[in-house]
Amino acid sequence: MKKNLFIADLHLSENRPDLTALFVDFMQHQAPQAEALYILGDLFDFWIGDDERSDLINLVQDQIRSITQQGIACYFMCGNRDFLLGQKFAETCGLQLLPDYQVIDLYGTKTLICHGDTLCIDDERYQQFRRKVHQKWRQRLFLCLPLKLRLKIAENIRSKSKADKQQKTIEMMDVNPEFTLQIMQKFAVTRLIHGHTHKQNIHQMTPQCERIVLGDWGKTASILVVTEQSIIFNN
Ligand code: OKV
Ligand code: MN
Repeated sequence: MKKNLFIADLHLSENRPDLTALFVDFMQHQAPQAEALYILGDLFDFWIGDDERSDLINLVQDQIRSITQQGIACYFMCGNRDFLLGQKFAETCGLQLLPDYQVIDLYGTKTLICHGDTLCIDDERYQQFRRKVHQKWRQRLFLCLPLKLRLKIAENIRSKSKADKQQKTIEMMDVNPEFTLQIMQKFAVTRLIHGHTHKQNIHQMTPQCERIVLGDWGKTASILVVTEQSIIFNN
């Protein structure tokens, strides 16, 4: 049966070989049975440019290339952490990059997909940070810096952000429900799939509208499987 798979928030890094192992297992044993794989952001825990090389990056590219060469469409949307992942990375492995919001047709149901950070408008400090690091000129400037300096700057930003995060409440870090419904109306969809908050769930927002939230990866993977008949989480 044809399946569409959705994953997000793997937060892969050299520090977490357990997550890499889960990803490799998923790419070798589950992804090959899919029609399409959608990665909705934060595949990597941080990303400072497509010119960075590491064993982890090579491994992830090899895994993605292996499934795209089997004819499986593989889509990637940037998250709040790997927003600098770009066309150069994508080209090496046949990945197709999507914009911040994309409407897809899942067996007749128009479905909006996004990472989810843009829906968390109550976290004003984050939104301010986001606007700043998403400015084209700032990104171009950052990408011109030598890799070593970028690593240093990113490290500084991350340690500052860690301290910052402890002052935020649970509600602030979740999506704003009214705003989320507005976005769904704007894109004329009745279904939304996103990640970012890590709170795996299916919410019936209104009698018509449902919001499906992908979980992050930890002890297990969080995989949403959409077929013509069903929508289920595979953990
Ligand atoms: C990603 C987050 C670190 C949140 C910096 C311009 C600027 C890009 C960047 C640096 C940081 C991504 C690229 C990272 C996300 C953090 C800390 C908090 C909440 C610039 C363009 F401004 F310096 F010029 N960055 N990195 N955070 O380490 O991957 O999402 S990162
Ligand atoms: Mn995120």
